[in-house]
Amino acid sequence: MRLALLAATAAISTAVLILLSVSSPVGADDTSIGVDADPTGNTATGLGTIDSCVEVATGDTFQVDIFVRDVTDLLAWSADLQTDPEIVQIVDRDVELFQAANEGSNVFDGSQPTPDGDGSYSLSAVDTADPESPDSGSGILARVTIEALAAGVSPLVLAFSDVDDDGTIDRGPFLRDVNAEPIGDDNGDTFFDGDIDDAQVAVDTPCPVGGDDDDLSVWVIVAVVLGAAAALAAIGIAAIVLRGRRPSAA
Ligand SMILES: [Ca+2]
Ligand SMILES: [Ca+2]
Ligand SMILES: [Ca+2]
Ligand SMILES: [Ca+2]
Repeated sequence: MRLALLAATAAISTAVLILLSVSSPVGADDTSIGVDADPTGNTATGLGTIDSCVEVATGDTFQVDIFVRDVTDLLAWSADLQTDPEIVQIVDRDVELFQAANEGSNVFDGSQPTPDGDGSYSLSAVDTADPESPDSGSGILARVTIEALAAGVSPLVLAFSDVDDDGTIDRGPFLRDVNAEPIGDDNGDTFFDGDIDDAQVAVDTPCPVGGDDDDLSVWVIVAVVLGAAAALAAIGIAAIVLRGRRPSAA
């Protein structure tokens, strides 16, 4: 039983280490982006609470924010907002917020025309000011107006896609700085590799459990890790018991 105890202790220690690596911020200064399902409290250059789900009714028109956090010298960006076209459609967008906030800005909106109801809405903007007017800090890249068409839960996801199906990503969130360098691209494919907060909209139905509460997802991770630790400990105990029962081969 002493070995079983050791195995269980080792498993739990490993689980705690995994948990710590999961929950600790990956470089607190790194740029992150995402979708805030409820823009309340956000300003062009300031973010309130980031909400991962919003509840609306069929026929409602509502807004969500595509945000950036802790960026330096942003000049241009693009992203595809993926939704369920059976449940929502994009009816408008405003990209003249974070990038337009500083003096001398001249923001060009390269987003697709609206309304857009095919489930993938391409947004992009570049501050074309001369002299350059790059933007640093946190704020709203785009405020997107969405219409709820039918009941259900639609994702609000900044998607990566492999359009030609050759195993290489062709489209995804992309940010470029004033020196024309990609921001947050760790693997050299130009696409953003930092943290991305996706969201959901629930039409005529409650938000899925955990969908509107970020703290809850941490507890799901805790539960999964503790479950794994218990399973590992059980396997360890079973192995020891079986070994004890097995008759000696010699
Ligand atoms: Ca919010
Ligand atoms: Ca600007
Ligand atoms: Ca491809
Ligand atoms: Ca990348």
